[in-house]
Amino acid sequence: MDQSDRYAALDLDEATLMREGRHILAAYKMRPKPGHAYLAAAAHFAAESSTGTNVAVSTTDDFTRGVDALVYHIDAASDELRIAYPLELFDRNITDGRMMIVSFLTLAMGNNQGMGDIEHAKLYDFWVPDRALQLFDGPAKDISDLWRVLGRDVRDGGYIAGTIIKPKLGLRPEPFAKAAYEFWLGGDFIKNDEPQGNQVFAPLKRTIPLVRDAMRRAMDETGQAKLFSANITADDHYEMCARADFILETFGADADKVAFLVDGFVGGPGMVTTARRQYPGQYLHYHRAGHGMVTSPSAKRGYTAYVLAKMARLQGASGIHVGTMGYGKMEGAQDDRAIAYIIERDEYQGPAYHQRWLGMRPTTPIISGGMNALRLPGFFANLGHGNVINTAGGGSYGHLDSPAAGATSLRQAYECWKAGADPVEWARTHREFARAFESFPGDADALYPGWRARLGVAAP
Ligand code: CAP
Ligand code: MG
Repeated sequence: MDQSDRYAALDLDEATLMREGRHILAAYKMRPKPGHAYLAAAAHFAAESSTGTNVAVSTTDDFTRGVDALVYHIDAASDELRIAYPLELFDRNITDGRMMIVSFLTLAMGNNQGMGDIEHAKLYDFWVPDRALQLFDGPAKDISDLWRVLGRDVRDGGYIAGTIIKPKLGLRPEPFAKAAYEFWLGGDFIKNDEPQGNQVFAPLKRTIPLVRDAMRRAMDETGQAKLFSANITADDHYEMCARADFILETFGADADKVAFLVDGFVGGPGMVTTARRQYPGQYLHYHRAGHGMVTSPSAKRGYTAYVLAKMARLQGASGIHVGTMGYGKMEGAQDDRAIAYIIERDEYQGPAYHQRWLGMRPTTPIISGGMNALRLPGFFANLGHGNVINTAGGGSYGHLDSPAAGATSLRQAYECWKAGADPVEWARTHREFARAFESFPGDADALYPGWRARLGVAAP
């Protein structure tokens, strides 16, 4: 059934829709199944994403039609589909009237992902009007809170050198805490790896006290504050809160040095918002493991990493992994800078929409995945700044000398970029950075040909 007479209004002007601010706008790359006209498929897509189904129903009245999602732009040649979703469609909390990401997903990314007349559809940008921005939590804490704890300038506190306790799994409490201590002798920030929690070989209630002791000893030894991002991910709300409460109680006077890590993509909006609302005093670290199933450029359905990051800021993530923009081990490209810019700036022109954030706290770009000191100078040059959290697991625990040397090499890489120095020249006067060349020779050869001769390092 062609519903385009009801669910399409191609005369609607996008600038007017944005000025009026009564809709969330969504931009998709959508392709209908062969044999289906583009506009008719788009209209059915909008129907299923709002007030309709595949046939007309007798219970529809004028009010219903008044809150239809409307197709306002199509370009079949480029698979371009844009839909305006009236704000009235979205579910609101009965507790405080606020909006919720799960409702946005259920409509904008719900049934329309599996329709018989749609080959595929991927949400690549969306726009939130001022009124909706006012109704999302946004971050309670941001990077300025971490810089404050670290004793830095809270406006431009710079690079936070971090790691992930590696191996990903398999360390019992004592070696886990030892690995943490050894990194903190040189670095700022440690996170649990995304699957680390309460495995039987590393009970959380045994591991966390040892980590807190390691933090105290490292702070005493270095005279510097240290940060730990503790994974509280769990299916059960009460389990998550039990973990969080235990961690805060254990860290006690140093609880301000604890962030809470949530595996937000696999855990879902409920888990993220529970953490955000139950623990507003803690930096909320959103790990996105699993996101590649929908965000990968090879995925024709779902939504992009840019959309994921934008939703995370609305939900209140203090920081989210944004990838390594082609400089690390995960999928990515240099123009993934946009994923960082949309969450850290107060306004940004995205792939489809110009988004203002009305002063909503920024979400920190967290840079992780195959990174080490050698890869960082190019990364910073591409991004244009270093006000990020970088977690390098292999890049720290794979350093030939020690995890602390690995941490120091990361910081030296940042200093090298800030100084605008040639990394190989910089290595002459920065030992830990120089030893990163020998620690990761494959990267060194690829990034800095001739480094051995310039640094006087013999081939193995
Ligand atoms: C990185 C990491 C991160 C991924 C996440 C890992 O370890 O801990 O979870 O990078 O990817 O488990 O692989 P390494 P993203 O530093 O040793 O690579 O940040 O793209 O979500
Ligand atoms: Mg990991």
